[in-house]
Amino acid sequence: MTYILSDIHGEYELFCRLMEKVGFSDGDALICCGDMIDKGKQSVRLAARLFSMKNAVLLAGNHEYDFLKYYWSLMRDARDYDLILSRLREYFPYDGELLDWETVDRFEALPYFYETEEFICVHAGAPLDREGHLLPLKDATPEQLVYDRTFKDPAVLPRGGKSVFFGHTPTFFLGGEPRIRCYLREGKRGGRVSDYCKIHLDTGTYLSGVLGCFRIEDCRSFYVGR
Ligand SMILES: [Mn+2]
Repeated sequence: MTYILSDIHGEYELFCRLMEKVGFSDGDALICCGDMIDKGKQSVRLAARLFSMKNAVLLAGNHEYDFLKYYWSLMRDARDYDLILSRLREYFPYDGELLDWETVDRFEALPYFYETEEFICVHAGAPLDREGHLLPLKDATPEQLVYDRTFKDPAVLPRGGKSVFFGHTPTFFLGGEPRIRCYLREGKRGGRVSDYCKIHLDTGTYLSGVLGCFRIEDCRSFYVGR
């Protein structure tokens, strides 16, 4: 089975409980649409766990991108690499001491989108043309993909093409509960991913205490709460 989620934001315990709840095993796959770090208290521990998982596709969100921009700024006039690592550790006020160079390299290697025959995964939003058709993600800049603020709007419904999974903005900011929001295409019933034009994954875990994930094969959502 393939599970997809977003915006865990250092909530390591909730993530572990969610994986337990769905009975996640080595035969399953995980996709995380960015923002694994910041806000919560176990950013580095969570990142290390995600980086160690088999069959995990991890994307950069704006929080990983902001960390990388800080890292790149330190590297511009790098002389003392031990000092750089200690500055990077200070970036994570709660568990920065766990950060090592291997983890930094893994952050730097994160892709900004993931695409299959059926769907697209991105942190904040996929680029659309004026008629709402999806544009090729490879032509978008990282900034577009991690900072987009319009794709979340309920009125933005990508036409045709693939389904888009994204996070970045808590769904309850759009009204209602901290639940995954699935936007059905006209005339579809919702039994398969292609029935949806977009699936908004961010349950605002840090604020709501609820973390959710979506199972691709049967379009079921699962949640754990604090
Ligand atoms: Mn974000």
